[in-house]
This record gives sequence, C-alpha cells and structure tokens, in this order.
Amino acid sequence: SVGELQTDYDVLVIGAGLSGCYACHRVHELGLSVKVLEAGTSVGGTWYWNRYPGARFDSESYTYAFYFSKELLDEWTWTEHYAPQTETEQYIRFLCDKLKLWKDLQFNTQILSAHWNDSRRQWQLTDSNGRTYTARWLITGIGVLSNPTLPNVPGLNDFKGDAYHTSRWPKSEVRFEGKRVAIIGAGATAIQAIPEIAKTAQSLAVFQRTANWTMPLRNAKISPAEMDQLRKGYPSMLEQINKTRMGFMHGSSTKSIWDFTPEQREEFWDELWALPGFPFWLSNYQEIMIDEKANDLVTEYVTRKIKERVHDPWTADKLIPKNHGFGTRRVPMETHYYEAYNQPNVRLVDLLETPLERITADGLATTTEEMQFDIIIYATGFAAITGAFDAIDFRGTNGQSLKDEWKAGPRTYLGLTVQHFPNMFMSMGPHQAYGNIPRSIEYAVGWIAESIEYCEKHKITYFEADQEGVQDWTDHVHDLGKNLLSNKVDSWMTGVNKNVDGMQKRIIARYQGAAPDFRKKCDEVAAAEYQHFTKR
Ligand code: NA7
Repeated sequence: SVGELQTDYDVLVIGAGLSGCYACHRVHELGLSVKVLEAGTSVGGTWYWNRYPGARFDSESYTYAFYFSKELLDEWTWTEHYAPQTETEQYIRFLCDKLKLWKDLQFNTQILSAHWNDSRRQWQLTDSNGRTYTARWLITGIGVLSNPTLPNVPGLNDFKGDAYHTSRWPKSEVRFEGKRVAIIGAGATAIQAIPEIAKTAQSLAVFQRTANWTMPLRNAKISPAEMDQLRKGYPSMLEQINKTRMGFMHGSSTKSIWDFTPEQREEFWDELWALPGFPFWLSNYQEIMIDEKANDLVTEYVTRKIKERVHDPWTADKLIPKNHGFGTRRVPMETHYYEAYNQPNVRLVDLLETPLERITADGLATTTEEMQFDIIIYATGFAAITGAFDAIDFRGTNGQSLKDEWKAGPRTYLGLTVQHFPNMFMSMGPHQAYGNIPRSIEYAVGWIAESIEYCEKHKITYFEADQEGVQDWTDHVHDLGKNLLSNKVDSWMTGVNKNVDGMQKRIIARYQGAAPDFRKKCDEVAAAEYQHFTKR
C-alpha cells in the first residue's frame, strides 16, 4: 500500500529562514523526521542574505520575533529598538542552538524543482547538483522578498568594477572610502543604505526612478534596565499584537479625518510623526488608505516634511513622489535619509527624466550622460511573493505547473495550500496576512504542523485543497482588497516588477483583511476537520 512506500524524510522544508527554522522545530515536536534545505551557507533567510550597510528592522525588535517560548523570550536580549541585521541573524542562530535544529538543516542546497508523485503520494525535490530528496509532506519557507532582480538594461556583465545586489551582499566588509559609488533604486533598502554609504564614499550617485514616501525611524538603544521592563511586558504586548490588524502594537485608528479641523489634524499628525516607527502609517485616520481626498491631505503634510529637510529645491522636488499618495506603497523608515542629500558628495539622478540605458565597462549611461563608477549597487528589489515560487519548478498532480496554475494571479486556499498541490503547505505564500511577518509565520507554521498532525493521526496520506475552497478564498481575498488605494499603485505589494516578464500587471497577492480575522477563518477550517480539503 501507499503507506509502505519509503521516503527519505517525513517532511521536507525549503528554506532556513524564520519559517523553515520554526517548521523544523514543530516537526520535531510531532516526532517526525525532517530536513530543511537551504541555498545559503547558513540560517536566517532574509536576515542572512540582506547584509547591506544599514539593513535593520523597521518594526520594534521585541514584537518582530517569535512568542511561542517563554524561555526564548526570557533568554534573548535585544540591544536596539530596531535591530540591525547582524543582531537578527544572531537571534536566529540562537533559536537554532536552543531548539537543537542544526542537525536537520542542510545548507548550500538550492532546490530547483519539487515534483509530486501521485502514485507514491510523495514529493521529490531536486537540487542544483542533481541530488534528490523525497518526503510525504512539503513545507515551503521560501520567503516573500527572496528572489532578487536586476535592471532589464544591457551591459550588466560588462562592468569591470564591483557590483552587488543589496540582497546578495558579501560577508566580507565592503569599503567605500575613496570610491565613486552608484546605487540604483529608492525603495526601503536603498533608503536604509544611502545614508550609511554616504558617510564614507568619495561620491555617491543615487539613481531613482520612483520616489517613495518615508517616515523617520527614530531608533534608539535599549538599556539592560529597559530590556527587563520589555521582558516583563511580553504577555501584554502579545495580547495587544493579537488584536491589531497588521499584527503590530500599533492598532488602526477609528478616528474619521472629517470630524476634525485642519488645526486639529495638524496636531494629531505632529503627535504621530514624533513617534518612532510605523504609527504615522498604521494608526492614522481611518480614511487615508481608502479615500483619495483624505490621502491628499496627509500626503501634503509629508511633502512639507521633505521640503523642510532637503536644502536644494530641485533635489527636494525630485524626492517628493508625484504618482502615488502617502502609504499606498510600503513606507520605508529612514534615518538621516534626506540629510544625506545635503552632503556635497551625494547626488540624485532622476531616471524618470533621464532613464537608465545601459551598464558600461566603467559605469553606467542614462539617456543624457555617461558616468564612471568604482562600485555599482543594485537596490532594485525582488520578484516578490509569487516570484519566490517562480524560481522553483513546482509540479502538482498530472504534472501541473504552479506557474501555470497562477498565470492570472495566485489562487490559494487560506494562502496556505493550493489545489493540485497535495501535501504541500506554504508559510508566507500569497494570500496570507503579512504585516508583522514573524507573527504571521508563527501562526502559519503552527497551522501547518497541526494539519500534518491531524493527517498522521487519521492515516491521511493525501491532503489537497478543493476547487470550491480555493475559489471562495481567492474571491474573498480579492473583495477585501477592493477599496484600497494601495491596489491602484505599482509596487512589489501588487506583484509588479518591471524588470520581469510576466510581472507587469497588478495582482492581488496579499490578504488585506485584519490578521485576527485571517486566523479566525483558518482556525475554523481546522476545527471543522479541514473543510474544503480532499482527504484520502
Ligand atoms: P523595492 O521596494 O521593490 O524597491 C526597488 C527599487 O528599485 C525601486 O525604487 C525601483 O523603482 C527600483 N528599480 C527596480 N528596477 C529598476 C530599474 N530597472 N531602473 C531603475 N530603478 C529600478 O525593494 P527594496 O529592496 O527596496 O525593499 C523591499 C522590501 O523589503 C521593502 O518594501 C520592505 O518591506 C523590506 P520603481 O519603484 O520600480 O520605479
């Protein structure tokens, strides 16, 4: 019988980031065998790859982490309110030590394909060296922003200097002293990196296509006494996080912008602006993400903030986004970003006016200028969300490819499973609640582990989302996104990447309801013995 067919492992996990590490732990608790296959040389995922200067959390460290173990919470110390990449990478290594995960993590293993074998009811994965791995269950922990992309211009291989994508940053230190540096991109990554690079580079030219709205991060060190207080506060923090829409401490406001005078609004915005982190975006008036008139008002407020800080009027004007309102794309957090443009060694180039034409042997060329550089940094982002899946040849029942299945946009059941892909679960796949990603991962992986436990207990060897479940969920996710201004703008959040064929059109890639509603729905499905799953 099917049950007697051997597999290498009970469970295979792709990716050793936060998802993969926690999945490994949960599978250990089930007493099943597991292997986590990771392309990098060690753990960390996003926090392994993105080691560019200035890389750090935009979310409070103590909320952007796991909460499942009191011991881990008690023993880990954060030293900054918004942890730098190095500290987060250490945190993930600490998890692996404490949870004894290392023996089941396999590095330098890039998975190229994952094929379902219907008659054997198992997954077979193949890595870039042709090695294969089989398991009855597959969990993907391949990330949301993990498949980096470069500009689609000619000459990328011609450049003789050093070139780096920010998410493929070398482990050895990159020094900028005496160097002419170019950075392409103006997203969250570039906005963190630019002020850091500007400190030492001989010159830094920023090549910006679309400007982004930002907010001040206002990072600070955490003293040991403060960390003690934070630790005592974990239970109430968790309670608060579990209530909010995005899984952060900052809840949505119930205030209507139209109930207040311009002076009162100004006062409210000044208060929010003075707070560290996300509140100005997440706790603003309830209409700002759905009503263009309300959005125009807040956009005007942030415009003034930029003008106050950038000395050169031409540069200030270029740093003000023209084609989208505040908050309709992911809002990067900044530290001395605008001040960097006041330094004599920093120059902004507007690629909307003079587009990038090609990379050359000694620099790059726009439509009007050829420039020489020693280092080119690509802060050009990712084939986001579905892009991580596109990088692996997933084949389900009847050899069905996942790329084809999602040709017109992702179709999932609960963002956790896909029809025609039995026994496969996604942590942070499309149509999941994002926001506070570690909190979402903790929930998703928990749900997945419980599903596998249920199947094992009931001798279910085939577990597949059905057509109706997928249709209803996909419709529901689309409905939730209907009125949001963010869905009318090109960004990674709407699945657009102009460098990639097939990613030119906006899609609904994320669940945009409230995180507590998402969890409630998934809990209900599980409680109803996995409604809309085919179980054999
Ligand atoms: P993003 O936010 O996707 O930003 C990528 C940036 O690169 C963005 O400014 C792009 O401009 C720019 N880009 C991409 N391709 C080109 C070309 N060909 N020419 C010029 N400029 C280009 O990625 P990040 O890494 O900054 O941040 C990712 C997320 O990580 C972030 O939102 C946080 O959630 C954490 P465009 O906007 O397309 O005009």
